[in-house]
Amino acid sequence: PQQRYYLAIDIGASSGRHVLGSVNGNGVIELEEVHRFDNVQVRRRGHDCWDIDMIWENILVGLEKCRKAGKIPETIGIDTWGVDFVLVDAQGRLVGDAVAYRDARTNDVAADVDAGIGLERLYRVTGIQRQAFNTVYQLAALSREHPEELEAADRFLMVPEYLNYLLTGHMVNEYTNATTTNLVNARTCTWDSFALEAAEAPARLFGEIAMPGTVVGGLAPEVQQRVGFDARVMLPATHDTGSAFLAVPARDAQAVYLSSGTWSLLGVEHEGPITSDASRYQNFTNEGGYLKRFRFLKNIMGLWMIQSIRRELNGVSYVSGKGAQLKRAAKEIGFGELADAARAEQKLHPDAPVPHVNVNDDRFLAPASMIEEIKAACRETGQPVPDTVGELMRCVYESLTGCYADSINELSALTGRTYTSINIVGGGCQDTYLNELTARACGIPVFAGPIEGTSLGNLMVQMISDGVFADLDEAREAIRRSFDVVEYQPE
Ligand code: LFR
Repeated sequence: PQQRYYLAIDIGASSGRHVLGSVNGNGVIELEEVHRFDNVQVRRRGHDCWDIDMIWENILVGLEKCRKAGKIPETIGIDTWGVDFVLVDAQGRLVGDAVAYRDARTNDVAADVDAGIGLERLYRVTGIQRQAFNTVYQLAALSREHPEELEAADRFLMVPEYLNYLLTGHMVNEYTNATTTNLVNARTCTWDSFALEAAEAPARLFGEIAMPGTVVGGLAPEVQQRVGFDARVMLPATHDTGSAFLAVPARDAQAVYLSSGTWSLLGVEHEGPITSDASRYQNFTNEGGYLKRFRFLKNIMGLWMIQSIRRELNGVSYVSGKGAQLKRAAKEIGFGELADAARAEQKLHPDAPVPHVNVNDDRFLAPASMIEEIKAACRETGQPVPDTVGELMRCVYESLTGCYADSINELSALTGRTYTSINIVGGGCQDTYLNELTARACGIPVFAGPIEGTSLGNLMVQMISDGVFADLDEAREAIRRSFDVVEYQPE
């Protein structure tokens, strides 16, 4: 029989990729990356924004590459980072910009909204971790800066939903990403009127919420003309973290999941939301997942700090045209060299005190200079200030893995369970130094892989829906036999 292909379009804050997935005659999942592009933000009207036109063009280029390879997918699923959205008018045109979550527009608004509504109640209703960039605050910021845009708008669409609309002509809101807005009631799984009031957003903008596995539609005629084929567009878990957790090949129920990319998302799958005061104090979130399972997890600043240091050393910025033009390094520094520098520093000065910073401090969200921000944090807390790249990297690695360890302890206390291993998926699991330190800091074994967690989780929903796998258990079993997982022991 002919090979059947499925296409995951997985777009992260720093890059996007088209990954074709299929299952071979031995029941092994095969992946092929057909297209990859950098996701660089742009400055518009005083804000950091996503370049939606560039992303859309790359989506089409990737689809053309599928046709050229003669691998036409049965279905296509898009996932992206969470919380960000666009507004669309009744003619389907964009109203305003796709402002990016690290933009400063929510800086002052968030605390103001909290004071007005009572943060405790919002958490009890939605179960979502408080982060200044949550959609609830972004909408409130928009309603203060550009109320006319909310007025002119007909629909609220999150980034993957808008891309689905461009592909198919159909507007559909999707559950897993909707929960990241902080506007969805964790028990009814629909938009919550109290939360919408906090967002200062008209309820008429929000459509019915569809579950992963729903077909959005076929490709629009103009899209078919350009890419040369038709296929059904399906909703995976359109929130990347929702997709990533689906692909975790955990051995048992005592494993902690860690999706490692720009962010480190550390947590577990849970049957229902935990919205206690204790959970709110520790800032754990309850994001909606496939089959209405919850991800009880913590957002940890993650590789963003390392990515930012690398960009800075190489003289580039994550927003084109923002900030001072830095001097480009003669030879580009890679992630491997940064990890090596930390390792070498550890070897050279095994007993030197290593400064620790609170990686989840908002000061590291979008600093003008990550390197200077880390040094300042060390200085302000009376610790040795890292000077060399090795010292700086060692500080970041130890701070990050220390935060993983603390978060696992909090997770145990909040869920009343003991965790005996960590499964890491995503691009970050290629960092062997980080894996070693994680195992040591947490005192439990680390299982690293698969690297393509998010794309795979996206594909799993498509494949289950098309009958390739009977259910999630069967899909995860296939992942286990198809991908290498590397084990790291604490010592
Ligand atoms: C990871 C992620 C996180 C979300 C953050 C911002 O890529 O989706 O889950 O909190 O990006 O959207």
